[in-house]
Amino acid sequence: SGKALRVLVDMDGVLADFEGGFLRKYRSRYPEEPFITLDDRRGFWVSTQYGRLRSDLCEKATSIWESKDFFIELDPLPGGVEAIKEIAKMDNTDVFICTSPIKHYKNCPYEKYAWVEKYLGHDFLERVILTRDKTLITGDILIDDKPDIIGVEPKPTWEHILFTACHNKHLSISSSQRRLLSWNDDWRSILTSKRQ
Ligand code: BVP
Repeated sequence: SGKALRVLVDMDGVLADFEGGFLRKYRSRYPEEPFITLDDRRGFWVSTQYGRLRSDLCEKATSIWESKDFFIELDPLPGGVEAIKEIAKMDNTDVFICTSPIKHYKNCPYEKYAWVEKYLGHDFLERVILTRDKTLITGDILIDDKPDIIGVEPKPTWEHILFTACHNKHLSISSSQRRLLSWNDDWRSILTSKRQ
């Protein structure tokens, strides 16, 4: 009962395997260069950690996700497509994919729409929000693997649910923040807890 629950779901690292896709293509393109295993990933920005490994590796890393077909060829993360389809079918619930495109815009925005159409269907394109500032988007929850989601709005309407990823799994969470460990975790209870 009451107003529909509005659920915002991030794409990279939540629905699509950005980290796995990056590492596979980086190793294939730069087989002689050092790399960071997913187990050793720390910090949201892949480019920053590669730049610390060796300064020229920052731009080599960046070249991977700026390449054509990087975003469309990302594999779905386990259970994500099934879960968001189920959320979309729930009564009194509105779900949106809320994702930040890279500023190298030649391929990324197109391929994000193409990925959604491929895995979720044409009608789901209605549910895509591309924004570089998620604090402007109103919702009840935002499921996102980025630990710090900031923008011009100091008091976003949503509760950020931190989706566990290789780069954030070691972070300690403030007592008020909640995690979703994976799509096998109890996302239904999180939704239920936000309903009036
Ligand atoms: O489009 C994605 C990948 C890109 O930033 C966007 C994050 O979007 P959200 O998951 O927050 O919606 N991206 C870019 C870099 C470096 C750029 Br230089 C990076 O290291 N990691 C990353 O995800």
